[in-house]
Amino acid sequence: MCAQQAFFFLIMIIITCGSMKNYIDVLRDMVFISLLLFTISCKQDSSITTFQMTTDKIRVDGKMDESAWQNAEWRPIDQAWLGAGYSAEDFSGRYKVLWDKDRLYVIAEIIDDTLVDIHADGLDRYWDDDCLEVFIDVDASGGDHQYNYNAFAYHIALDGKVVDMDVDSLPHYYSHVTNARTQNGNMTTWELAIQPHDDTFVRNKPYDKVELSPGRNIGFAIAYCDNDHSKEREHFVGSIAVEGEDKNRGWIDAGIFEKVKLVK
Ligand SMILES: [Ca+2]
Ligand SMILES: [Ca+2]
Ligand SMILES: [Ca+2]
Ligand SMILES: [Ca+2]
Repeated sequence: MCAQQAFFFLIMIIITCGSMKNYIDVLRDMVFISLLLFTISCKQDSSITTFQMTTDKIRVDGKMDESAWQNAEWRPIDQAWLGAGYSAEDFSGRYKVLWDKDRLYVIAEIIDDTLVDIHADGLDRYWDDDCLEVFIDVDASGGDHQYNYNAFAYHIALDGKVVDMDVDSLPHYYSHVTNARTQNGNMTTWELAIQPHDDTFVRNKPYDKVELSPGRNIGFAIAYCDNDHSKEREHFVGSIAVEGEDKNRGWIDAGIFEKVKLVK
């Protein structure tokens, strides 16, 4: 779309210039405008986030022993979606993502001064316990996903249970995410393997699995619900900036996810 717009813009300029100037001037303008548009286009392309494919087998054990993790880029979890300011000891987070044709793999390093699991029932106010939340829209369609399978917001609890809302408007456990975590002082390392699912998925029905390949765009975000001592979570910190007053929209609106390209 960007290239089409640029081409149209260029033609309009040439037509306008051509009616006013001689041929050499028009040619000069064409070269200048082409270079300008090329520069803008390159800047836009280089700003697209990419996730690298892994040829290493990833063992989901909460340890970054696999060499593929060493080469993957850290990305910050630093956008406050809910809650006032917090210190680096209260919460800090960063993550890496890899993929192969069957799975998306996530490592998240979370520093949290107090780990709490207040609600024994994993389907009861799970967002008010410490949990990692991963948002995936496997075809980058955007749009509403609150009570459908257009996209998923997997809440991964300290005990490894994975929950999202379903078409019945109720939370359910999902088997799409294998996960493990290790603890080193205040730092938790989470490792996840996520089976991609698109909107053809229906719970308890046969399902054709989605295969990932280079060039696919997905919608992605990750966040952490931090509670330490309160009735409700104290902070909700995500990986992407959300425009507007209400920043807690990831569990409803896949349009706020970051568009990411899978690359080899
Ligand atoms: Ca591992
Ligand atoms: Ca905390
Ligand atoms: Ca979708
Ligand atoms: Ca906490």
